[in-house]
Amino acid sequence: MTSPVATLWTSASTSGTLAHMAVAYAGLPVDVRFISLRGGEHQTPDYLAINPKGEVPALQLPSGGTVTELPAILTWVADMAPASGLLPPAHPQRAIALSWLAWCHLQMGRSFSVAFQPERMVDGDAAAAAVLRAASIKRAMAALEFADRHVAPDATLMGNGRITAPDLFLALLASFAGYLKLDISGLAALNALMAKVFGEPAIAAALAKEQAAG
Ligand SMILES: N[C@@H](CCC(=O)N[C@@H](CS)C(=O)NCC(=O)O)C(=O)O
Repeated sequence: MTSPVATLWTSASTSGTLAHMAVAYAGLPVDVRFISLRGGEHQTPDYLAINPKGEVPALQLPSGGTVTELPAILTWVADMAPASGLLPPAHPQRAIALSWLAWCHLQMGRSFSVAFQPERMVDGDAAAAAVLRAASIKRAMAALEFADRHVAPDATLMGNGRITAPDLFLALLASFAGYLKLDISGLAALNALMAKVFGEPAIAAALAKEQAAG
């Protein structure tokens, strides 16, 4: 690799996968380092010095500083690789693409993440966690149905003939459906978007690396 423009700290098959997909699709020379959440590596002093939030993904810049939060990381990737088309260069298209990124991020935090780990929200109360999990799964499905209705005929959210960062985010959220046992087989437009995103050779290669790492 030519000298890396950043180090991406992530963990295989997590929301960090989205950052990995984006740097791979953009063809950016980023050093991708996997840490184990299960092994508690996100809580070590060394990692907390990089990202005090104790979360992945985190993008450590050689000039100093760390970028966290997926919409910010995706914006950085898009701006570092404008030819990738990951974000439209001009408004209003750019603002609309950013709206989709913000929406996907909100859905991830309030529905998908809660569905995966409801007990964290209710201090381990098993009965409350079961109720919360069921409600979050319903909201996750409603979000995917909403997105399905907004996929353009070219199987992208922006409909500009290019894959953009919101497509990567939505494809990742949709890929969580399997883990949550959601049946999305009837969401044809969403499935077409997933096929388009996951059919990209650079993205398929990044996912294969995640499998090997994880
Ligand atoms: N707000 C963060 C959230 C990322 C996130 O939820 N990361 C999870 C993995 S999917 C994490 O690092 N969790 C740490 C933990 O489980 O303690 C972002 O958008 O990047």
